[in-house]
Amino acid sequence: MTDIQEVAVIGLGYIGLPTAAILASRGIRVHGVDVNPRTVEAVNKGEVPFVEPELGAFVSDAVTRGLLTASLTTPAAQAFIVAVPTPFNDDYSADLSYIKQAAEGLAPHLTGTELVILESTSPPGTTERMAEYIKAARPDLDISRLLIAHCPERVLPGFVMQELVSNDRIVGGLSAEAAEKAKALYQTFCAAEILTTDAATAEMAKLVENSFRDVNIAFANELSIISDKLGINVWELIELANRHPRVNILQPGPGVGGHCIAVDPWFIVSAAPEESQLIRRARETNDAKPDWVISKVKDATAKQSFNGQVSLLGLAFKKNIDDLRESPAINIARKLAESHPQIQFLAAEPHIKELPVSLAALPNLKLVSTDEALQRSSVITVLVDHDRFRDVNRTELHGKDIIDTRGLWR
Ligand code: SAJ
Repeated sequence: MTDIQEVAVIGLGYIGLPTAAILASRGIRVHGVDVNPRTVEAVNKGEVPFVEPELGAFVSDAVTRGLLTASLTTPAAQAFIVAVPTPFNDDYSADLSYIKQAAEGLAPHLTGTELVILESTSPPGTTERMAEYIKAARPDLDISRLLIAHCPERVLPGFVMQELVSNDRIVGGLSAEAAEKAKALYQTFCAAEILTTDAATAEMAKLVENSFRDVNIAFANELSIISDKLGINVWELIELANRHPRVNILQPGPGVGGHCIAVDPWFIVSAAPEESQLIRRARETNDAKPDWVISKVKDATAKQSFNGQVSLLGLAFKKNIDDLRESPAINIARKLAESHPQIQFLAAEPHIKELPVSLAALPNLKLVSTDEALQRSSVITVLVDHDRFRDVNRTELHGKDIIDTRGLWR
């Protein structure tokens, strides 16, 4: 049982806002903090500024009940949860400036015994570093009594509200007492097991989970290139190999997108560059996949049958979502349109209404309906396996050149 009744959640993004809303649903008074005035305004109106199933109902209910409010500045609270971005710098080291800013924002309110939890995905040693930021901001305070812990999020975008409840969690404390106190807070909404450890192990566990996935996707992506060279259908190959009881190969694609799997392995590489050979190589393999797809499209447009129009099906970073962050499909669309001004590219993305800024200014790239893209183009490139594309009538594809990076129409 937790004795915490008031929590400040710093960063109201894809993780912070769901965490704030679910805590409020358990009767805890939550104050959300964000640097973006539009986010603060939306949350105070009970609205969610991005797409995440079920979250809207949680936020509007919490705001209506007076349990969730938001502002630009951090208030006093018994517990603070920091859920801000940790992007990487040009040299792939982590940019901790948002964490520093959050620590400096909460430090003035500390009386000495609060719980401070870092949720942001971070390189080993960051929780310790956050404690140092707090200490530097409050030299008058004895921070040895503060309870500081790391509790990395593990939820899958699109299933956040379910996975917050059903996923096991790891809590790493700078002290055992901090881990226990954080565990009790998360137990108010997490129905699964909460495992405690030290902060550095918890930080590393999160990075390792996403790196495991990255390395395995790289294996699948390499297989797809080898299979293409050998004239083998990689989807059938993987399906057959996976019938072995101890084999479970993931799916190839146009590259790895999103803001987690394509980022987190670099934090390990950056912490131990000499030792992280395989993890680095996997990152490079996945990052090189978009260029391979581009070369396939180029080959198809060099054929006599090419009618001057190429369709690009999907821009999101994975299926059935509207999230375009770090999407390999966006990268492919931009590079193709920039390097082939004479070709008309027709992008179909049923989850968005207008092209993102990075693509909007390209004169030879247009956002069209799926039907229009299929009808007009003689080269069809599948970049995302949205259900909408899976359902197309196969007769519409007759006689077209198809580059199916997701095995949608295998
Ligand atoms: N992908 C493939 N082939 C596959 C699986 C995925 O090409 O077989 C691609 C996807 O298309 C996408 C990228 O990888 O571009 C990442 O997608 P994902 O669904 O694997 O993962 P994310 O980035 O949405 O969420 C991950 C999850 N981590 C793990 O599964 C280990 C999630 O649980 C984490 O909470 C999240 O990262 C995070 O925030 O770190």
